[in-house]
Amino acid sequence: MNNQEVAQTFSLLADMLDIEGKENRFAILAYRRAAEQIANLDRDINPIAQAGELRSISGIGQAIADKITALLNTGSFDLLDRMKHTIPAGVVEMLAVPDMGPKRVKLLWEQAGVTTVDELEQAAREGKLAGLPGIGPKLETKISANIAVTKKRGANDRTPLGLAYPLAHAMLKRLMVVDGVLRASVAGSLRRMRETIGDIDLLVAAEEADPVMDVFGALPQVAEVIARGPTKSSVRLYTGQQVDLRVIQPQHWGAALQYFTGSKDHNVRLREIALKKGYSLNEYSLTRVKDGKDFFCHEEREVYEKLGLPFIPPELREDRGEFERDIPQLIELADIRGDLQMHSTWSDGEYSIEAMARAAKAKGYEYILITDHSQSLGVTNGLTPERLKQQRKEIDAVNALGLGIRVLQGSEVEIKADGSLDYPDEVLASLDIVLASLHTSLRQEHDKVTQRALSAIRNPHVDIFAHPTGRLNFEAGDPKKAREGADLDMEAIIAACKETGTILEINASPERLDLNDLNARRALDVGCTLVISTDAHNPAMLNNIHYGVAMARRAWATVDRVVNTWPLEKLLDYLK
Ligand code: DGT
Ligand code: CA
Ligand code: CA
Ligand code: ZN
Repeated sequence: MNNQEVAQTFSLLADMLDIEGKENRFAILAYRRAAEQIANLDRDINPIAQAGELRSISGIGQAIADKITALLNTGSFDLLDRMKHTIPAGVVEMLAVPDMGPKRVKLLWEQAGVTTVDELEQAAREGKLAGLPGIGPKLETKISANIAVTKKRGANDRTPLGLAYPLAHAMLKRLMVVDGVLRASVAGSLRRMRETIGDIDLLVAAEEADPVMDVFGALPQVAEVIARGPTKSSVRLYTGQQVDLRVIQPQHWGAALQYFTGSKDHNVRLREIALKKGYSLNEYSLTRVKDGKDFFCHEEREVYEKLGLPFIPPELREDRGEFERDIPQLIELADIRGDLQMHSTWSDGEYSIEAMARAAKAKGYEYILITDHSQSLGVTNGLTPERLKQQRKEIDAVNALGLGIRVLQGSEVEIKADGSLDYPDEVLASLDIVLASLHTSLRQEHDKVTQRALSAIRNPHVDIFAHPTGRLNFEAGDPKKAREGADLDMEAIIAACKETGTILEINASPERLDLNDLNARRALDVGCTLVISTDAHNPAMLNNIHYGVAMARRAWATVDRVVNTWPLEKLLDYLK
């Protein structure tokens, strides 16, 4: 069994237990965490199990380690067998349809005898669902539509950036230290930091390709070598992705990195420009057409220089105006001064406020905003107004420690289904900065969910509209599971943010990347301000900030428009 199969087994187990509804939710969460760890593991789990070292994987305790061992040795374990006998496979597959949570799936199975997605589709079409507890004709119609969307999504096998990025960089690190390797970089859509990645492209400069190809094919992440040639090899990883490696001669580096970074559309335009200037451009060099003289580019920027162009950062290479417009000084990681969304143990975060503050200080930040969830989000242990007051005391105490970082009190306030906020105005007024966001009833119809968001944006206490669409690119525990965002009228949202001065968040959590690059660019074009926040639930997650900076760069963002690049005083002034 490979890693993906083991991960999927534990994800399936958690789903089955959820539907059964008897197991305690922390136990189920533990199975999901284990699935997530295994799915993202960059080594084969089999030798780890054989060496008896499963518990070295974070999130895997003795009980789960025993189950994994049994699974690898015998293909199953007791609890899994029991659950498979209890719940038909098709019932579990219904969970992938939006609006079908474990309780509803159980109800449809037990009370309407629906055991597969196809049967669900048929029952919805024939009007057999409406009338069951909690299901009306509207929901029935929506379920039909959801099934169509789910089926379409199955055909899309691009990998979210947040899953591909760490894999690519881990592999690159190993290739960089191979004898004879002079340069190494990611290329393709990953270097451009697109939100999804078709395949991972790596580029290495070395006089001799063979030793590099040997190491590449034997990397621990590699499940299978698909093709091996003198300059290009392709492999498939345990995590499912294809990786292409090109090994090129050192003198070709600049031209090759430019070529293999793409995008294709950008390169087509660049070659046209080259031809007009009397050069042909390929992955080796620029060649002067009139006399065939080759110009090798040691650095990538020389390709652009030679053609009389400014350097175009990889994030902008999509033929979306980079040849027509001036290239601005894009925001950089080093410009970030603070993080304005994170959670602590007061709600669903894993670390104390002090621990988060120390971690942020270690990153060189000047300020952070603690944004624990509001009261109605019960599953996250959201704060009542009373607990908010107690939390303020703790924040004051942390500030009194003199850590050299200012801790502000905020909240990620739930926008309830009717558009009202989860705290009364006087509670909102007591907070330093207020985030509003959608987590529940995301499947409301277009007008309703848009109005709901607009009423929050128009509340004068709301400073930031956080992870606006609420989409999930993948889910903890199951990289294949995603959730579409709310059906918002983004143009209306952006216009209202501009009008009210509400800041739009680029949520840097790789599960979200929300706003994405296109929406963020639209917001900037209209004149909105942005914030880039990690939504960290532990200190390590603060490091996700670079994904948000990448989205902002792809949106052509400059520091004057991103509030958490500003000194705190300027930020607080702006919010007044
Ligand atoms: P992806 O993998 O679908 O996320 O997108 P890319 O951009 O990584 O595309 P990929 O992997 O097919 O190729 C990597 C880069 O190599 C691409 O961005 C530009 C360059 N490239 C590859 N094949 C061609 C080609 O046939 N024509 C041109 N102009 N460039 C190519
Ligand atoms: Ca690619
Ligand atoms: Ca490729
Ligand atoms: Zn959130």
